[in-house]
Amino acid sequence: MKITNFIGGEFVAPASSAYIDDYEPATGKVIAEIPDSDARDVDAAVSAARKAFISWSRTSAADRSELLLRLADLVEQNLEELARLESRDSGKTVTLARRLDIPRAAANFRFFATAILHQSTEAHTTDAGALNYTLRQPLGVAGLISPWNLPLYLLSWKIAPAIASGNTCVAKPSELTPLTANRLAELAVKAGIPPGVINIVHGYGAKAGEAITTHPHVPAISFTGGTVTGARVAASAAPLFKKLSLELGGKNPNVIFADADLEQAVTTSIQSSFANQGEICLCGSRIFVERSAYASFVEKFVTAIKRLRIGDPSDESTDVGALISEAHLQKVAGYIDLARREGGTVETGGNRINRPGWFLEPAVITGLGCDCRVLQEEIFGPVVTITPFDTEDEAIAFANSTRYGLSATLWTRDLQRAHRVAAAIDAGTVWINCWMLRDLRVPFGGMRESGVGREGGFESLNFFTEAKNVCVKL
Ligand code: TXE
Repeated sequence: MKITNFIGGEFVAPASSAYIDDYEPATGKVIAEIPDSDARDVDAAVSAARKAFISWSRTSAADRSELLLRLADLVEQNLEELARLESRDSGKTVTLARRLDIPRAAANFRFFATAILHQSTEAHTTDAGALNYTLRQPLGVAGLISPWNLPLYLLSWKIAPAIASGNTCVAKPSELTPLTANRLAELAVKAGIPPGVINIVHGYGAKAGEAITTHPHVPAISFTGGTVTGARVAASAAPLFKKLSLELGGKNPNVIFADADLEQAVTTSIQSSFANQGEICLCGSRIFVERSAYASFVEKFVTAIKRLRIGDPSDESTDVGALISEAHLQKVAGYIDLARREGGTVETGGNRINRPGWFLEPAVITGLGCDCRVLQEEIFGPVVTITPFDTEDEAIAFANSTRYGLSATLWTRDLQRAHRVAAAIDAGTVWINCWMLRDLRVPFGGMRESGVGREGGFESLNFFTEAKNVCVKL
């Protein structure tokens, strides 16, 4: 399958005529070719987006809403096909893609299609002499760059609010998972989204991605990806004074007090540790358990892990699929070796599965302190550590002991303690007795090296619009 860029409503070959291989993680085989785009392709996309912006920004919210709802319907009508495509391209299980990725993509379009119908702005009567009102206007062409772990979910999380609020966009999905972005472009045409409103340019980050972040006619960048790349994106965008939203890495604590519902904590922690092979920035990769419950939790947790089925992501019974690439598998396996060198014990897992593709057994590591690299650095794979704590203050100190601050999970039946500890942990999202329970109206984003800015709900609509104050003398 050879896919092309989607520019001005047309599917067009890259200016370079060069293509990049796209691999299937479950087999290691090439399943598609995608454009190796460069600044020429990005420039063409930005021109198409600028041209479309003139009428799109003047389209009524009701008309924009109608078109986005049609796109949401088409995503839902093609859910099975999109789930299988997503699973094949990313290595995630088809059951996860069907339950999480694709329904959330539809929900993103549906949410922002209706949110724009209820947005209000402020007005102030200034003494008796003037009226001050806030005018929110779209920015122009939004640059949207997304990662490989939740491809359609996170691409739609950016495209939906950007175009719902009257912008047009140039989006670059990860070169590792281009296929559902391409399918979305086809559905956008079918939905009647006008040409040039959504443009998709495929290719490498350092080439096509950087051409977007440095383009003079792209006033806003919404980026999701690794912290190191996020710093590079910020450096590119800063001299051009672009609006910037960075959703970056995480090293999230999962704090379990002895009074928690331990069975529920074990069951949910299996998900928060190994869903999508641990390749979700919100995964709770550092588990901290109150000492009196530590031995029991480790025993139950390790027993539950041994029951997980690892293998073909297209098989309905599979729990853990393939990692995204050989390079990523080597990186994750390297951290398991490092854990041993740092004095840790691998309680279970960590071995490569002997079959084609990139499969690694989910691993649990005990015996490491918070200052070890394995508890400091994002691994972004099926590897978690479990560490005991003695006091609430120690649990908070452990949770806050990294450079990240994306999310945290907290298990306790003590109501006051739940709210007290949630307020003390440095994270953009704190889940209490649950994980990944999402409400699209809430602000989403990280602290510290997990990111800058908030998206989600009206925060996203505010990010993709500029607030202008108009003061009129009465
Ligand atoms: O990121 P990369 P990946 C994080 C997760 C992990 C990473 C995995 O924690 O660290 O993302 O995704 C493009 N200029 N999150 O490996 O390499 C690249 O082509 C412009 C956090 O894909 O950073 C890809 O499209 N673009 C998140 C995208 O950036 C560049 C949730 C991301 O690539 C570029 C999900 C450059 N110089 C994953 N270099 C959250 N916080 O919500 C690369 N790219």
